[in-house]
Amino acid sequence: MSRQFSGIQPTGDMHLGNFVGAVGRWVQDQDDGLFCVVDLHAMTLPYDPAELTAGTRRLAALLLAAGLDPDRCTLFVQSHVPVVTELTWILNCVATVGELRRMTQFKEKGHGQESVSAGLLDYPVLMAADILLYDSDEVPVGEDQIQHVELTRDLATRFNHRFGDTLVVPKATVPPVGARIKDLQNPTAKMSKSVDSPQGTILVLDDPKVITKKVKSAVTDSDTAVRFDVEQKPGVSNLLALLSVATGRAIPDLEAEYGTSGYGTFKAAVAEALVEYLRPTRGRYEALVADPAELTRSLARGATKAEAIASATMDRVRSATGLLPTT
Ligand code: ATP
Ligand code: LTN
Repeated sequence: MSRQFSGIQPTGDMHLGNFVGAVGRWVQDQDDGLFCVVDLHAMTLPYDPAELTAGTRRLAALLLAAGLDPDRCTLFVQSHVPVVTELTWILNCVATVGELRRMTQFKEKGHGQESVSAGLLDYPVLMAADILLYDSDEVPVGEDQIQHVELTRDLATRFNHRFGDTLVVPKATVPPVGARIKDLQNPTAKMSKSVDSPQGTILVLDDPKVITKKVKSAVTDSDTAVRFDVEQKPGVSNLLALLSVATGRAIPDLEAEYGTSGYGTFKAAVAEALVEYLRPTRGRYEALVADPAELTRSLARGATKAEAIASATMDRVRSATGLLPTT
């Protein structure tokens, strides 16, 4: 049985890109998977401590509202299993500074900053430690994270070569449609939590009226055909991908239906489908945040389950790398 592991940062609010590229698929295929709110990753850029605490709880509640079921999978907070930082250190001694500096996300997030934290450079090693600590086979992510999963594979292979077969070499899985949802106002850039584009970003908890307004004002082009062509028609193609995911219908089928309908009719259909797609999550969220004690219990239970897997991996890693046993 193949084990899935994935993570999401408690920075900003969950948007449609996160939902389509990652979280929605986690829910569909959640049995025996591990899903993690990666609070330690959220410390790599300047942040407010109170907001990190509140954001971690909000995101965990939202993941439960989206349909992750603690009886079927393990939902936990990254820092609740602290040995992940020990494995990060050990992997730091396997990774090279050169390969970390080449990571696209490091270059993008560090670009234009006067100084960047060592944590930002080390971000992918912490992510590798997450994945490898839990003997993960598959890592469901959006396209932007493929490079980090490739690095994880390289580190695991290098580790196994140096210290003997110890770590499971994982692979990334990306969705066939929707691996990179674009900003509605800037359809060549990915929809993102850290870019300030409120009109271009649909939040999972946005009110239906707000969703409709954002879709209707999405940037398209001066043509009229509803056709999937990412190069020539990035805005329309993004909306087609969203409609496909929200309705479960194939893109050619949607092109046949909306090809000549005009952008107004097409956008109305996209807005309606997205409202329906997100409605159940929105509905469940309020009840979940209203019961903080239950959320705390769910996360504690998740941490206990995750800890059991982590400690077995760490025993193997410590022994393979020559660390002296404590007993
Ligand atoms: P930031 O833009 O600040 O880096 P983010 O929006 O990418 O944040 P993350 O917590 O880093 O959010 O990502 C959680 C998951 O969502 C990852 O698997 C990532 O690949 C996926 N994801 C993020 N943005 C998109 C997008 N626009 N389209 C598809 N998947 C996405
Ligand atoms: N870097 C990821 C979040 C993340 C992750 C992981 C994803 C941290 N650890 C392990 C998959 C597996 C991102 O989405 N930005």
